[in-house]
Amino acid sequence: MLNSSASTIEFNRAIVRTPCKRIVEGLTSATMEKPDYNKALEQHNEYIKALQYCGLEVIILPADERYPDSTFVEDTALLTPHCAIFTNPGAESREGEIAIIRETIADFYNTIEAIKPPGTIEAGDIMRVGNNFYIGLSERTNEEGANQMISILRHYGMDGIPINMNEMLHLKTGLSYIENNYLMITKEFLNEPKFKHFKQLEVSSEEAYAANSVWVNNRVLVPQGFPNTKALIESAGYETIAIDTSEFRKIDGGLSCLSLRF
Ligand code: CIR
Repeated sequence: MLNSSASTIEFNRAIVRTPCKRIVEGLTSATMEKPDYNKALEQHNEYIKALQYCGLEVIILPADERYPDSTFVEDTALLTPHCAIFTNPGAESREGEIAIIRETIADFYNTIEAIKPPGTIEAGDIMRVGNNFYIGLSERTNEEGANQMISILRHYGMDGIPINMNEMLHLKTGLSYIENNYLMITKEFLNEPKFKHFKQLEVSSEEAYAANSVWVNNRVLVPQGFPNTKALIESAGYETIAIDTSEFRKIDGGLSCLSLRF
């Protein structure tokens, strides 16, 4: 195991939202089989248990049938050690998800900022590395949104770095920072000079979905069914916890999207 003192972040809590029945109508980039609602609930429960096993208090918000994608709470806010920043989702059907998480975040943060139109940003496009936040310019996150985010971060002594991208839904669809300078990385980003200084753990194209893994207090949650990526993470010295996310994957969701960790 790695020495936990080498890590800069430690999470105490996570916010999650129970999937709603309309998860079957969640946005998806491909025509795939629809998620099975009951199976999604079971998988969500396992995810909660894994976060608890990693020492987190998990705040479980109720399902909200108005928003099919509302279980993907990660996209609604960026939670930093200095402030919380509400995003402004680029997907129209997801805009209302900010209002339904506002109070919960206000319970934990006194300092709250927000991205305003015409800026759009979804926090699945934001990867934290200490006080620096890499921001993917995706179909959901525009330059105006990224610039607003960077100004806010700078105001609180942090910084943001924009990253061009074309192939993925969100930046963290194809990248995960798992602390101790380890970056899980997929093909699209291999030649990105801004990532050269990391110890890169290259995730193969066959297992690209598993590039969205989540470091939680020196353990790493990894989607079930990607043995090479799991072994790669373990070779970096981490204990892994495999979680079945098959139903979320059908609507482009991964492990990180399912929680806000802080
Ligand atoms: C969407 O397209 O917005 C959802 N179906 C999936 C969101 C996944 N979120 C994430 O990667 N952070």
